[in-house]
Amino acid sequence: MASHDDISASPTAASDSVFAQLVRAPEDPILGVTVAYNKDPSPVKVNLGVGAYRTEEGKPLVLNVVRRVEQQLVNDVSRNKEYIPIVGLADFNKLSAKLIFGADSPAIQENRVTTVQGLSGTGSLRVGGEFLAKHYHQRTIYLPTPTWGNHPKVFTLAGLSVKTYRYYAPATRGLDFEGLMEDLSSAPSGSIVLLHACAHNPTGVDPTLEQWEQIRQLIRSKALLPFFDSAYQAGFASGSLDADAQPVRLFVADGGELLVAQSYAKNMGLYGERVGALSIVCKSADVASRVESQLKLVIRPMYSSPPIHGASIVAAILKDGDLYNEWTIELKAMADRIISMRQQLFEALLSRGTPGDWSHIIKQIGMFTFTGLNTEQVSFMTNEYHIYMTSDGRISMAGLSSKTVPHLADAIHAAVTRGV
Ligand code: KET
Repeated sequence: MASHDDISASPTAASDSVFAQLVRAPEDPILGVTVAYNKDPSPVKVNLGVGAYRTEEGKPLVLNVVRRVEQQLVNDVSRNKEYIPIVGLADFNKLSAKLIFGADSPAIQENRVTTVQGLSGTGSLRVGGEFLAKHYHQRTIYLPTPTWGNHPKVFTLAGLSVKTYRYYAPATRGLDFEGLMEDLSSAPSGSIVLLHACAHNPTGVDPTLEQWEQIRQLIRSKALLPFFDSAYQAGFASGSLDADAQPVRLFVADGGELLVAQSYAKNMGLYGERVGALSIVCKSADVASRVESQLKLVIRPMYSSPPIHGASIVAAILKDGDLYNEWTIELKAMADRIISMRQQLFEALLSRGTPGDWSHIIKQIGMFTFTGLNTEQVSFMTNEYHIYMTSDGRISMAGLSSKTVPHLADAIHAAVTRGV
C-alpha cells in the first residue's frame, strides 16, 4: 500500500499531461474571424465576418421591443426559474410554427406539426439531424455547395453522411439551377435535402418562386425529405416575414413531410440567448405526436431542457399584436440599413473605377455579399486594411456602416488592382 508521502504532486511538465499528444485545433472559420478581429489593436479595423447586425455606429443592437419585453418579464414577480418542459415553452413553440407556416396553415390546424424549442438555429439543426440519424431510413443528407460552414459538421456529428448538390455558379454569380436539379435527380430516393429557406448563406442567391416550385416537384417525385434551415426569416430581402416563408409554405401545402429549423438570432437580435425551434411536419397527428415523444429522447440526454429567457421574450412579442407590429418596424429598419449598405458599397466601387462587375452586391439578398474575392485577396485586405471577413470572400453587410464603406471600398480596390 502506498502511503500519502508516496503520492507525487500533480504533473507540471506538459509532457506529463494525459492530453500531451493533443494537437491544437484551428479556430472556427467564421467565429475565429471575430477572435482575430478582437486581437487587432488597429483603430480602423472592421469586422465583417460573423453575420451579426451592427448599427451605423458599429454597435450591436438590442431591439427596443426586446428591451421593453425584458423589463416586463423582470418586473413580473409571478415568474419563476423552474425547469421548463423538455420540448420548451408551449406558447413559444405554437407561435414559432405560426410564424413560419402561417396563421392559417392546415398542417397546424390538423395537429400534424410538432415543434420543439431548440438552442437557436444550430441546436435545432442538430436535434433534427440526430432524430433523423436514429429514426429515418436514409442517413444521407445533401447540402448545397457552398453552404454555411457549420452544416457539414453538425450533420456529420449527428450521425448522418453528408453529400453535396450544386447550387452556386461562380461565373454568373447566380444560381446553378440546372446543376441543382441534376444533382437532386440523381440522389437516391429518400435522401434528406438541406435547403436554405431564404437568404442563402453565404451566396445571397435564392431560387425564384417558380424555381422553388420545380424543386418541390422534383423532391416530392423522388420522395426526398426536405430539411429547411430558416436562419434568416427576417424580411431582409423581401421586406416581409410571410414572403420569406413562402418556399417552406409551398412544401407544406402539398401535404408532404418536412423539417424546419428556425433561429431568432438574426430576426430578433437574440444571438446570445440561443433561441430557436425545430418543427417536423408529419402526415398525421398521430405520427406527429410519436415523433415528438422521440424528440424528447434526443433532447433529454443532450441538454435536458432548453433555457427559459429568450423563448419568453419571443413568445411575448409574437403573442401581442402591438409588440409584433413594433418588431416588424424594427426589422424593416435593419433590412433598410443593410440594403442601403449594398447601394453605398456598390457606388463606392463604381466611383473608384474598380475593375469588374460589382452589380451582384445589389442583386444578392440577406445579410451577406459573396464578393468573389479569393482567399489571397481576403488576407491582403485583412493584413493591410484590417478588414476582417471569412476567407471565402463573404462579407457581412450588416456589419458595415456609412463610415466604414469608403475604407472597405479602398481595400477591395487595392486587392483587385494589386499586381495588375
Ligand atoms: N444556419 C445558417 C444558414 C446560418 O448562417 C447560421 C448562422 C445558423 C444556422 C445558426 O445560427 P444560430 O446562431 O445557431 O441561430 N450563421 C452566422 C453565425 C455563425 O456562423 O454562427 C454566420 O454565418 O456568420
